[in-house]
Amino acid sequence: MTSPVRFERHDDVLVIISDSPPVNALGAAVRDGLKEGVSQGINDPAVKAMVIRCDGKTFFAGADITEFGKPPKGASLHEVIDMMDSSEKPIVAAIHGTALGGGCEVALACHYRVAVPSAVMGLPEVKLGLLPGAGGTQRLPRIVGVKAALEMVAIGDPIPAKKAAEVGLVDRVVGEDSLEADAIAFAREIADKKPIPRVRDKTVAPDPEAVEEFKKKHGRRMRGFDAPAANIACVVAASELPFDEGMKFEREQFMKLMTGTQSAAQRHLFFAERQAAKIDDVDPKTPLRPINKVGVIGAGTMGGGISMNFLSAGIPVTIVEMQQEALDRGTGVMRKNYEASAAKGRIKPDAPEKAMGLLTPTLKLEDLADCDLIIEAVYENMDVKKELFTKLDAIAKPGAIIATNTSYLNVDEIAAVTKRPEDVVGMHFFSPANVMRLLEVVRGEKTAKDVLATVMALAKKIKKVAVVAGVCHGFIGNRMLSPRQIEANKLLMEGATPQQIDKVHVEFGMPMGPFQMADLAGVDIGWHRDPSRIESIRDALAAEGRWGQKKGAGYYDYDEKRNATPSPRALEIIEEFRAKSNLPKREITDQEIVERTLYTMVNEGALILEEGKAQRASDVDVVWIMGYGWPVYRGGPMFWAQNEVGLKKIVEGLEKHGFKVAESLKTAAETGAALK
Ligand code: TC6
Repeated sequence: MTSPVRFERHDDVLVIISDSPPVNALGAAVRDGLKEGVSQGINDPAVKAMVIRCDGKTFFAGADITEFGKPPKGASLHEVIDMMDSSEKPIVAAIHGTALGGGCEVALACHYRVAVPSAVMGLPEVKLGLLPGAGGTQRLPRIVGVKAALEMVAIGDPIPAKKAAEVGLVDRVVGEDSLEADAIAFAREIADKKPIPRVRDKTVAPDPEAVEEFKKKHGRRMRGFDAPAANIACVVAASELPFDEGMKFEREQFMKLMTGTQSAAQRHLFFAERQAAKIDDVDPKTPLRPINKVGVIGAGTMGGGISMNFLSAGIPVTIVEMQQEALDRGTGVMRKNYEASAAKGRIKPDAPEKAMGLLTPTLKLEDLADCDLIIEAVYENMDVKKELFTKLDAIAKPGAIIATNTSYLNVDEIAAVTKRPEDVVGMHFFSPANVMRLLEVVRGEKTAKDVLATVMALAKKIKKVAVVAGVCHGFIGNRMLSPRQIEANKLLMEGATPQQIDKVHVEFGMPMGPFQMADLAGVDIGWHRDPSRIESIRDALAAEGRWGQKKGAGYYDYDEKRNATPSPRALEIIEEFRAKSNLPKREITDQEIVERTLYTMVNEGALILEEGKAQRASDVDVVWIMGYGWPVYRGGPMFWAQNEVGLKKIVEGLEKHGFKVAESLKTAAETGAALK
């Protein structure tokens, strides 16, 4: 096999070039090639300096994640990096694209770094439940100091070339289109400079204050994750230990993370996210329909949020409401949201004006006639949607995609009122739609393949992670929410408290439990609004005006800052309702809550897969992580069930409580096969 790494001599400079698409990941062949190149440079008396660069869209984007967990092959990254570091001839990293993870560590082991202005550098291993285990945690602080290093390794966001130059990570920012020539010229400039600067020879002062401040600032975000603490400990070690001892410490920490379940879960998510974009029976080369203008119907929270996604991506939006007042209110909220983001520095100061300038508010549905995609976000009612789609069928131009944002309703039934069901699709956004990354793309029976392909591509453009779901009540996410909610309510009736059930979920790693979620969404949602008709605990709470956070009272009591405390009155209401049912009250264990609220979700997920309503188990995981806050470090419900709990235990738990277990789950538990 030919090596992906080639060497080119430019007089006294040897240029070592990796060409390993798509992202020049540092797999075995690349590492072997690098080792060969550096060793040639070292041994060839005519070579005075070396440049390492990559072809294609990026400098090395990291270690090859597909190799993790497999037996090692070829030269190790450590071996290559050590060889580079100790070379008596200077090596220059010439960076474009994304120098990430192991790629950034290769650059750190070079003696100099030059980068084009559009390049970024970073150590995102923490996002994969790991740490930069090829010396990154020891070298980076020695260049940028403890404080900046903590942000880069324990949060993992990359920094642009200009910032990298400011903190000393990049020695020179070079021409965007002249990287190789500029890097060679730079190499000649420094070829005879002695001593060769090696990061390992530097020291960095401890900064306990910065460490404490960092932990305080990011504590909430890091809750439950193992990797951030290990990254922090390594940075501290870099400031306290000699380089070689620090490297030993880094190695130990790395191995712990690498063999743990959290990193396996986070790596699973990395590939699951990318896999979700692929539709099994749709050719990735399918020609897409052009989407240059989007129409959104409804300027409420949902419609406004949906519109913002397109505006932010530079796509003009026409937004329709029925009343001027609602239209003004809706567009006002959008503007305010943009301004708040600008004030926090999250977007450029002129971004709100730019985005709002692309918006056309109107009261006329007919104004959607020139839109390439129309998304309705109106009241969740089949008759309302059918009436609207009948009108849209008459208004929309031929070839326009017509989408519904329904979260439960039958997309086929909605499509059937039009003469073009092939152009109809579900686009289920999650609230707040401008923030949440998940998009469930609901594939109707007749949805055309190019419509699906177009919507999936558009999702990427507006920075969403799209997952294809089939038509069923609640699609993937909400359908799985349903058994959890049913069981949580039953558990209340049997003697558990909202606090106990929520605590189990929060300790598991969810942002909130079922009753905290009900209070946030509104206890009155879906309520029949008849205070004399009390058929559930929820009815009883709603009848007393306990509609959740917005009323300061729901399953919990809230202060003006919306801090929750257990509510004696809510508990009384629950008790009264329970007493009427004659159900015996009993002690409920936390384990029973897990089995009945979480194992049942896994069961529902298996049914969804059996029915072909999701393409693959990993898609179910993506939905629950991106849309509902399932903890990333548990890899999603299906990953958790298979890799952390074990399917046998899941099946036993379900059977113990009398649930009907999905056949596919039983078979997979018996045979040890993976859920597909
Ligand atoms: C590390 O370095 C640890 C070091 C310790 C050493 C001891 N490996 O994201 P895209 C694939 S950990 C293998 O769609 P983009 C990806 O699966 C690593 N494969 O493209 C996809 O394949 P598909 C630290 C990889 O332009 C294809 O490349 N590095 C890797 O939107 C295209 O990817 C990171 O965490 C990899 N490292 O974004 C960086 N990376 O086409 C991870 C990508 O078959 N990568 N692939 O589906 C990224 O963040 C992004 O891929 C990107 C490019 C920004 C580099």
